[in-house]
Amino acid sequence: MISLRLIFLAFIISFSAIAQKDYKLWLQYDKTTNAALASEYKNQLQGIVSLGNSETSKISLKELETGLFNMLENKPEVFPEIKGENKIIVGSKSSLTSEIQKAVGSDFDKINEEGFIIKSISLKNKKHILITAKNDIGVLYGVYNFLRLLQTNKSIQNLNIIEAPKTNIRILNHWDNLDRTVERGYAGFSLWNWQKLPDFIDQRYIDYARANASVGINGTVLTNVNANALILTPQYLEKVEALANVFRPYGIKVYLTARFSAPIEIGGLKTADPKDVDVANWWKNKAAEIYKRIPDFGGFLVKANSEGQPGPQNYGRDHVDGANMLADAVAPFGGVIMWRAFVYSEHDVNDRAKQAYAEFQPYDGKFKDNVIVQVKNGAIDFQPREPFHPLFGAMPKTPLMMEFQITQEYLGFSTHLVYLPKLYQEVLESDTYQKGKGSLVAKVVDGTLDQHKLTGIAGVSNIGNDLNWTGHPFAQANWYGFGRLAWDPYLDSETIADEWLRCTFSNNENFIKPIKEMMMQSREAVVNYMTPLGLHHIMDTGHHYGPGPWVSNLSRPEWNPVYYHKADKNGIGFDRSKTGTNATAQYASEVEKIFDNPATCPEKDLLWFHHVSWDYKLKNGQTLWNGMALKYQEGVDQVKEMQNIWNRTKPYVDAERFKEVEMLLNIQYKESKWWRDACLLYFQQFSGKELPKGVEKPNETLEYFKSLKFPFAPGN
Ligand code: GCV
Repeated sequence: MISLRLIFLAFIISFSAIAQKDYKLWLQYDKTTNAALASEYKNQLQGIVSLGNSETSKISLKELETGLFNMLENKPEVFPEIKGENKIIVGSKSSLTSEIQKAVGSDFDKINEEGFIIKSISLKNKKHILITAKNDIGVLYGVYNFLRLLQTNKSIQNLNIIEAPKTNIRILNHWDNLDRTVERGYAGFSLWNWQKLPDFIDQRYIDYARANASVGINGTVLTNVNANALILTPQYLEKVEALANVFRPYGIKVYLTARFSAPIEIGGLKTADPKDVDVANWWKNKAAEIYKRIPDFGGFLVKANSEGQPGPQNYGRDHVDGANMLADAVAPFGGVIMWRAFVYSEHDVNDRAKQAYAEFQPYDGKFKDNVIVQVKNGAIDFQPREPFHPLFGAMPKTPLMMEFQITQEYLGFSTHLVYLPKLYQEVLESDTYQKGKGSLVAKVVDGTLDQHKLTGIAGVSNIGNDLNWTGHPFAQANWYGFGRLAWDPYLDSETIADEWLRCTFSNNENFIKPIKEMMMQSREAVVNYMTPLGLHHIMDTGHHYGPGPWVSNLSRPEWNPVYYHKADKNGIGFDRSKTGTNATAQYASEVEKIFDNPATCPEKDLLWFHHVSWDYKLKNGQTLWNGMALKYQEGVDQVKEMQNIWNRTKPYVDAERFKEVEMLLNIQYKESKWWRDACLLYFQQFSGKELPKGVEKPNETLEYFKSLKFPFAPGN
């Protein structure tokens, strides 16, 4: 009996250890093992002086205590005032004595309302470290930044860090439905337990807010863009209010998606026409009702007249009419409208890649000041690789916010290890040439190119109620990296990977170096085994799981993979050059020139812009067919190499996470071969050519791959 109980106890303890490691994300606060650094930290951190009293200040203090206690293994003393030396002083500007303010000098002029200063200062000849900001939330960001220095084994001597976020809205978009399913979610169900809210506050909500604040995320859209109007009823607003109360001290504002037809569905009106006075008043009253509950409510995110969602066009109005009507409703309360530009129509015979630009570009300068247009990173839909969306270089008079997808709808769900900040960086550093060379997408997004005050970056969340939040331990890096890039779109993805690995796993160079390389090549690997050389949208239907280049029977032409690859006996690729749909003309002339000519078009985008023959000569001398087949093989080989690298790190990783990643890499390897074989067998029907040397022969037939069905694939 006793031994059974012991076994049970041991099981519970080891289970919670697994859960804890994964669950703690990048906030592991592992013990500092470098002896010299540990002694430096202990010397300089002989107590905390916390000057604030707000909820946010209390969080800052608790975080410092937790972090220092875990990393230095002794509980830091908290002092009510500054005595002695080597204290860490935390407090916002208004809480600082004039002597401390003097020590900060003019640094406050260099930060905005959310920025922070971390500085080694001297008070009465005694050394201290100060973390300060204009507001308490800045102090909290500073605390996380400071703790990260320790987590990543940086020296804390002579600190002088002055940082401020470069964008205002750094926001997660949850595609969470009210029944707790998550559209394109692969990490379990929605975190939001609507049934138990508002009375039951799950600890997860707090931990979610903490994780977001630690990387500077300051907004969350709780609900799916394919919206349900019920969220705007009092029954649900009460629950939203409860979440907003949890998130507020962490600097996170709550936003909701607005179903355009809500005035009809829950308001009893006959129309949702944005020019109708009753409709406009309905939204004004609704906004007032929300702000009464949630004074810092962020505003609405809207998907209108896109993929069947209602919108102003249902009433013969346009996007400007719709967005501006909602903007008027939230303007008195300081709210914003994030209006999505993800539109395309089966009634438009134009190339789908051209439609959002064609529809939105003429509206440049016509939106109200509190409207920001949310544009996906590429013109089709979050593919493993897309050239940057042409709208980024074409709407100088309109604030544009970036929409990245963190959840891996088209990149192997949460079973494939793909480090997405590499993709985000590629987009952000693309040059639009809007105002000549150097007009980077990052500058459009942070508002510096066209002097916009309203700026933002959105990421479609990959978070669910899985124990490890994101399904794959390495998908946590995509959440983390998204937050870091939203804060500073100029950060290098490799630096972010380095940081994340140290905070999440280990500071051991034997681990960091190979695993960082593995992460950095993981994005190119997925492109290679799914959609090399500019191929896109060749996944299977509906659930988007696995390859489906043969699909041609869907009701809307632009939902069919054959629409995108256009493989025939002459070659493959979508001609978007002058000889084709002329989508290249939507870019600035400098960019257009490069993309328009197959000889200058980067080979990574070749088949996005050109239909080329199977014998087309690639830069490496291979024919297109051989080169493409070898790319597919390269992707598979890269995954094999990822497995090898991971296996060598066993001594440096806890057994549970090691095993998890090992199993997931096995699946990824299997699926990379599935992609390679299915795509090559399919395209071979058109090329009529043998697989080149070096490409493994498929073990299954094309018919077999076509027969695979996944009726319960997640996220659909
Ligand atoms: C939320 C793609 C996805 C849809 C998603 C849509 C969008 O089409 O497959 O699930 O809908 O993008 O971004 O609105």
